[in-house]
Amino acid sequence: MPDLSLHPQYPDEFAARYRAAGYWTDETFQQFLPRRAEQFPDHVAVIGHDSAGVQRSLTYAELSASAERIAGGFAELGIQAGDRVVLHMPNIIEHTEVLFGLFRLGALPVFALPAHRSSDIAHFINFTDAAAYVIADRHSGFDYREIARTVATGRMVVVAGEAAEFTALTDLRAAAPLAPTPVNPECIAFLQLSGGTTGTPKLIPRTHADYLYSVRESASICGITKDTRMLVVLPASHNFPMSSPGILGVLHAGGTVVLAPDPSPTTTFTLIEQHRVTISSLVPPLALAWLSAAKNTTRDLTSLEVLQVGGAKFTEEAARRIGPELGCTLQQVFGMAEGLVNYTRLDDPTDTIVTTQGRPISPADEIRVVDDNDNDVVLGKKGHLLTRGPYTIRGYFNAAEHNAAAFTHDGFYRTGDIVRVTPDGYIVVEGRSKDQINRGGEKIAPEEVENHLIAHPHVLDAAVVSVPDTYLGERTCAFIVADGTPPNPLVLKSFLRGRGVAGFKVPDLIHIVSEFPATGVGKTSRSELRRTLASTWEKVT
Ligand code: J2J
Repeated sequence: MPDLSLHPQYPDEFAARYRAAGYWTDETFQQFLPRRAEQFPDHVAVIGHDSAGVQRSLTYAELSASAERIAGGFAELGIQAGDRVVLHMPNIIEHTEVLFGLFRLGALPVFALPAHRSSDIAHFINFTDAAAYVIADRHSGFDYREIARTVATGRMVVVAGEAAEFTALTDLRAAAPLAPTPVNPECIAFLQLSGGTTGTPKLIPRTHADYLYSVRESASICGITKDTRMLVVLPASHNFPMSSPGILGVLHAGGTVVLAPDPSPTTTFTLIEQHRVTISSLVPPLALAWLSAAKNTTRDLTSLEVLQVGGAKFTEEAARRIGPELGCTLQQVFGMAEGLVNYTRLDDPTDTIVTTQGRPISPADEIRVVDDNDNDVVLGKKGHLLTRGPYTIRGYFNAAEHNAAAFTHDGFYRTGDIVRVTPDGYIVVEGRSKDQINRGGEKIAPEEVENHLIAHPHVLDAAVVSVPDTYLGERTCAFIVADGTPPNPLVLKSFLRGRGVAGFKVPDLIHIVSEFPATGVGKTSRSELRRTLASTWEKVT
């Protein structure tokens, strides 16, 4: 079993300060739901489709009882507190039940996204030495059990829906409720995924105390109460819909979570009307899709009070349209699974809301904007954003070498974002210095995709770059130097899918070139090469 302390901790002096200020409390995710179930027993906690496509709802008392039984079921399978469990489910009601079942047991969910395929899942299972893999049977035409068959051998596999040769989630529900071993609030509660800049995605260890602080404050900043009805359109396991304020912020306040089984305006607008939804969170391309669909809809969207948009830069032009065209307040959210989250406040002037990405959650969030040599720039000038604070990690899980580059010696996280800060402390995202592509909010590490491309016998070298796109903001383009016969781009794409690469990581465009421009040697030159190729893109199309 990997040593769970294999990541830099908060230094004692900082932990003491965060405790003394009341940011970190004793509450854990193990107690979270039972406590809310005592406060709001008959209030509806979650509404969603189940794996069979039937819409169901659970009160707080029912959700908590279900989580208890599922925790007992996992324990009977031999899963213990501290074990890692890869949770790979779409937005179905079982996602919430399993999440809280694992929390109750004290096991650590590893949050895979529904679009992940066998290549990512194999890495999550092996790197965390996961004891179990929990999936839906099928969703959106994909059979998740196929991944279990290829990469989860030797692990417990639990399936919501038809289990085939695996263990059915319904069997876990038959277990006796569990008397759990209490967990320490300052220990890891789960592993989130980083957008990634390297060959393999990094895992983000978040503690009960740090994450619950961000959840409580987010709920308060976003005006969440027991009357809130939040539509979860983005994948439930992603940090944004999970915690900013997301599912956890709504459940913290006794509100109702409505899970959308797919993000289409047809489905989501129907759910808004049906459940009188008050708030939702989207990435920019989905916000554009809502704006366009709202022009002709017959659905009643008047219950919607707040629309949060984040995950990628939202253009000012589109931001200005949200209020007038959707009849709600826009809230920009600039966050990261590593920690720091910024919000425009609901009562900010319109100009602030449409031209900035918000300000930090906490007065204890330390923000530095620096030049290439880590010197602070003059306020208002562009630079690299560094941050440290009560809910920002001090290091990735089991990644000492990468941590040395991704954090300063005094514990600031190098976000890789280029920003400027306005005189009143709001952050404007101006660009990025990290090797990452942000495809409409979905993050892609070029190096990871290049490694898969190079595995093809007719690919000598590959460089994956971002190219502008009006709808997604950015798309991916792979430049390929062929080894012998140039491979057909369509064949290459299906080669990647065959290797279990997630669909959003498969390059949108593939260009075969005879050679790459010379940019020197070494790792930095790889980033330079990508920049040079990105700038040649307009010439090649
Ligand atoms: C520009 N870039 C943004 C924004 C994130 C809330 C909201 C989003 C995330 C998220 C999250 C951006 N404008 N409004 O975890 O809790 C880019 C930045 C950032 C990276 C983090 C949350 N909002 N970004 O997107 O871990 O580059 O988290 O560093 O997926 O997304 O990505 P991720």
